[in-house]
Amino acid sequence: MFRRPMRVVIGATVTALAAMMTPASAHVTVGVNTLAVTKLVYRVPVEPAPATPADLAAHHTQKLVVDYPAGFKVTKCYKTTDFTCSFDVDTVTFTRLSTSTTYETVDFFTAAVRTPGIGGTYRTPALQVYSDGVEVNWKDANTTDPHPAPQIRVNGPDRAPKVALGVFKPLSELGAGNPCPQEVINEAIAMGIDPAVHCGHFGFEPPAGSPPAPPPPGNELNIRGTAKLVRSGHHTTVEVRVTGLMPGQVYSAHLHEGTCGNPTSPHYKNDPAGPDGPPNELWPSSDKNDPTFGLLANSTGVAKGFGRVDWVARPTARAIWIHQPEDPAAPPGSHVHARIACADLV
Ligand SMILES: [Cu+2]
Repeated sequence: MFRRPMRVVIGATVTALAAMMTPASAHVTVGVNTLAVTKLVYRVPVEPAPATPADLAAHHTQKLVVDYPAGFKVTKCYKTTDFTCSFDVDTVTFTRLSTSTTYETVDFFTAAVRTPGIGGTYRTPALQVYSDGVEVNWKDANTTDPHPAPQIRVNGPDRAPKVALGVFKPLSELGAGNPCPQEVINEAIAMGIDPAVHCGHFGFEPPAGSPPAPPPPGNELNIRGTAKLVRSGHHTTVEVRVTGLMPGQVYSAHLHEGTCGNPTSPHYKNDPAGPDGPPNELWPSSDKNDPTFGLLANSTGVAKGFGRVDWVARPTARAIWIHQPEDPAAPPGSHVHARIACADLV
């Protein structure tokens, strides 16, 4: 069904606007419903304000890249006279046309997104690139910071998409440079691992005050592929195709609670008090007669898996995680069965 998008202005990337309004109203867009298609308008100023047309010609907005957190799905971007645009599921890029000869002190960029099915206030960091190469990263957490990220508040009952798609990413891309969640720091402490190292494995920023994490080990598998979850009538199916695995190995994979941004999330359980494993959990499997078999990588490192259960997954089931094969030789207490890749279902 086509839903007419609402149009909301994100006063987001604008310190100038903040001077005229309270910071909260300048940077937070309120009242968008869960799983609603919404038009977001970004008002992007040139700073410092140019004094002359020549100043503006030398220092104007060349590009804007907006990133959306897990759960959002970009559905469209809108070209303007001066800018073309492109998008994928969680990123929109506006790029100035090389043929354009007019300059604006404020540009407006519009994208349509489908909001997540779970309410909350979401940050959507934006990178502004000027024509002279200056870059401004609008990604700060607080609206009082120098470069606050645009924020969108999503309200309403939790809702689940009927068909949710995802792409697998390797571990080091999942954190995307965001602050390391406290759960991950706690997990590191519980395992006796340096939190900076553990956060770094997932691509999170190191915890405040800790030294920068060492570069991740160079042996990470470049795991990619697609996932699809379908809720229909009285059941749920998952289907995955994964590339970049070690040929001949069997990996476990599960539907998990939460997003890939939470690498401590539990398996999704239909009956939260019920037993572990299928049929109370949903695991994609390469053996259709054995839902617990796991994903078998073929000689080129590709695995296909399928799973089906007779219940409908609640909206909180939002990620499929792939784990390292169990290593029987691993010393006790070591990081066995570690997570190695994940797909957010949106
Ligand atoms: Cu799992």
